[in-house]
Amino acid sequence: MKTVYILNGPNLNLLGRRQPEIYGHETLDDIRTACAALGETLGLTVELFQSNHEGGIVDMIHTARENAAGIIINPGAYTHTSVAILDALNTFDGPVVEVHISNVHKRESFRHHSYVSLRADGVIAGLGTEGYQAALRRLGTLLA
Ligand code: DHK
Repeated sequence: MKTVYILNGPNLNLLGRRQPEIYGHETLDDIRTACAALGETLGLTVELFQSNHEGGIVDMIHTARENAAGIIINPGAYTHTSVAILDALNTFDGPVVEVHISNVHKRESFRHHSYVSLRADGVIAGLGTEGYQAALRRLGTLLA
């Protein structure tokens, strides 16, 4: 079975408790459970990680180079600031799908730009936590 990494950036450990009017009530564990179940139907093993640190996310992308066929990434606020995460993703050969729970384009203008989009094969925003499952379905297609 191919492995997909789901990488999450800062503050997403608080999902479900953090601004639920924007990010919803589901937790990262709920996403892990839903994506693991969907992954089984797609023939994909899913591993979900979260870090509040830019370098931690870079390290996880480096690990993905050896261990993952595809990456789903929600870099949180680093989406809008991190050349280091973009550079790390550019070292990864497989497909990358960028996910934002909220519709970043409907929010403050500083959320409209994404460094990660310069690398991502697909971008999902505003589908709530269902966006992770949509991203996984897309990777299922791309990795078939
Ligand atoms: C999550 C965050 O933490 C924000 O910094 C981004 C993103 C949006 C989301 O919608 O999942 O701007």
